[in-house]
Amino acid sequence: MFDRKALMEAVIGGDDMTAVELVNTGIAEGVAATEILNGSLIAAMDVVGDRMESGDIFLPEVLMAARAMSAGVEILKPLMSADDQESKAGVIIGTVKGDLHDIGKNLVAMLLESGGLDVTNLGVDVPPETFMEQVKERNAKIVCLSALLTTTMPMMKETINLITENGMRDQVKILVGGASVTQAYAEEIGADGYAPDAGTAARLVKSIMAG
Ligand code: B1M
Repeated sequence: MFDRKALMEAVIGGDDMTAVELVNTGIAEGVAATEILNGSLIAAMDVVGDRMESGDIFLPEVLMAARAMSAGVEILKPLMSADDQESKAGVIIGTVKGDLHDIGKNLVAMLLESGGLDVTNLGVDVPPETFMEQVKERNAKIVCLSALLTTTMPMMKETINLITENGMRDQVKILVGGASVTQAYAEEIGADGYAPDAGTAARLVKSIMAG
């Protein structure tokens, strides 16, 4: 039987083989992909974060947990494909310069892709210049910026500033997200929107595309 806690423990302990096995068990038993994702995988990374903060675990353990989480997400990906595939439009997403966190950003990208959007995932440590060049080159309608560190959040503002300075601010909506980012911060730096999680980000993008 699918054991939510055992899956959390597998991710926390960096045991990717067990994580894969348990995710497969959940799927076989008909547990919803979003339930496995939110109830076990993301929940486990929250515990990992708390333990990292309190000094109970260190980077190697965190990396192993991240790897186990990603292995689980890979299995869930095809199951989370959304039904409607009609709206193809350009979205650019990336983690800002100086920041190497990509699990959450990739989840957002995955949900957008599965919703039928044309998504360009620029990866991590993306300088403002690259975002700006990609907006121009791909004629993008939406840019999603991710930052997990308080020290890299200002890069979001720099990216917005550069796009503005290059006269392209009116052609794109810029959305921000990531563990440390807030609605208030989004407003402070002049972003068009903030999403606390991947589901909200996907809904926000869709409503912009529709509007
Ligand atoms: Co990092 N790390 N880390 N880390 N790490 C945090 C973020 C931290 C909160 C841990 C802690 O201390 N409690 C802390 C930041 C503190 C702060 O600044 N306030 C921290 C630190 C300090 C660091 C280092 C500096 C540690 C060091 O070297 N001393 C270092 C920095 C490296 C760098 O980036 N330059 C570092 C490194 C790493 C690893 C490489 C080991 C690894 C990343 C692996 C990877 O991503 N491939 C890692 C991890 C895994 C974490 C934690 C534990 C988990 C992050 C995660 O993947 N969460 C994290 C603690 C935590 O957040 N609980 C932590 C799961 C993921 C699904 O959630 O990314 O929040 P999240 O994404 C969500 C939403 O935020 C939102 O949707 C997602 C899905 O719902 N979202 C968006 C994300 N991006 C969005 C974009 C959008 C919209 C929504 O656009 C519109």
